[in-house]
Amino acid sequence: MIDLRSDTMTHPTDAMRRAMAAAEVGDDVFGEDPTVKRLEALAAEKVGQAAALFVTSGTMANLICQMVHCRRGDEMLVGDQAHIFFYEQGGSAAIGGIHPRNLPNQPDGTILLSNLEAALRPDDVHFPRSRLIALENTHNRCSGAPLAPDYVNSVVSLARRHNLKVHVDGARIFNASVALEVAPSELVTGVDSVSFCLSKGLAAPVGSLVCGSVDFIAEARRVRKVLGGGMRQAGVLAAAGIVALTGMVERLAEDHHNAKALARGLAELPGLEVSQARTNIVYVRLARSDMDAAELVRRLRSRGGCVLAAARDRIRAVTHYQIGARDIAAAVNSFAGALQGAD
Ligand code: TLP
Repeated sequence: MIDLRSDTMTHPTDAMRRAMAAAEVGDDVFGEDPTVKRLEALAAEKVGQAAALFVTSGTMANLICQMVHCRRGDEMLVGDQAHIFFYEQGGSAAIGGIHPRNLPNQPDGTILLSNLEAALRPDDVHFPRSRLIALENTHNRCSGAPLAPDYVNSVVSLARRHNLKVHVDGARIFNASVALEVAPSELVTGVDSVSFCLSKGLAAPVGSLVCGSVDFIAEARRVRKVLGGGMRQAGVLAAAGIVALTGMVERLAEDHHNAKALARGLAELPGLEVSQARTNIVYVRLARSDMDAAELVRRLRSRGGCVLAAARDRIRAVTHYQIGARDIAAAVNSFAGALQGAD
């Protein structure tokens, strides 16, 4: 099966499995796991922040950051295509008591500065307090678009002028860094928090990092605990994360190359409108009235291809380290067959 559903499908590498087996561990809720501490120090350094916290998932990382920045009833400005808004079960409101105000995401994943500015609330008893701006880099539902440092810097300046915090959901921040050829730290200069995932393109089995100031991380540690995210001998997982951060970042360029090849191949097939592959994510709109995305997914499966239906007429394919150039050619063939034949 050529599994293009997500880069979360990656399995740990042999080097990760060896590091996990050999990991030195302790009880991390007591702050005594040396491997977790090493991972946290490395993570903070990679994104130019003072401190970091190892958490179970990207969803938990985002929720913790929102809950540290906001009090109940505060408002967060967030894109209408953001993972935080779209795919996290409304946890901002349901668990954090935070009011999400969604503003349109542009196709390149940005939110217009003029829209952010216009959405700010005056100090008035009728309104929630504007507290936080949440960005996403790369932007999953916007074709994996990377947000450039200039854009992030201008959002940070706007936030400073209005006394707001900025969080970056950087689940795939290393894809952005590799695609734009800038250090990850340059993508988050001046932000108040950034989260990123080890378990996507970097191929670790579990885990995300929350990064920010020392005080921010101290609070984040408290919130992680109340959410049930305190882990004990988590060094076995952190060990894989260290291999991910030290050995799996540069190779993301291969995934981007493969995504471009996939987009080119699919664009030649009739009835498909293919997004530009900016990093490792390709969206395809099915411009046919006789077949919806679920049917295309079903037909592909019987031909050894696996993609996600992202809407009635839209599918998503994501490249990752278990997908090679030959798999791309085979996937394009499966699409061609699926578009022609019934099964
Ligand atoms: N995204 C998953 C699905 O939930 C859609 C995927 O396959 O892409 N931020 C971003 C930008 C993400 O893409 C994801 C996962 C998360 C946060 C959440 O990470 P996890 O799955 O670890 O909670």
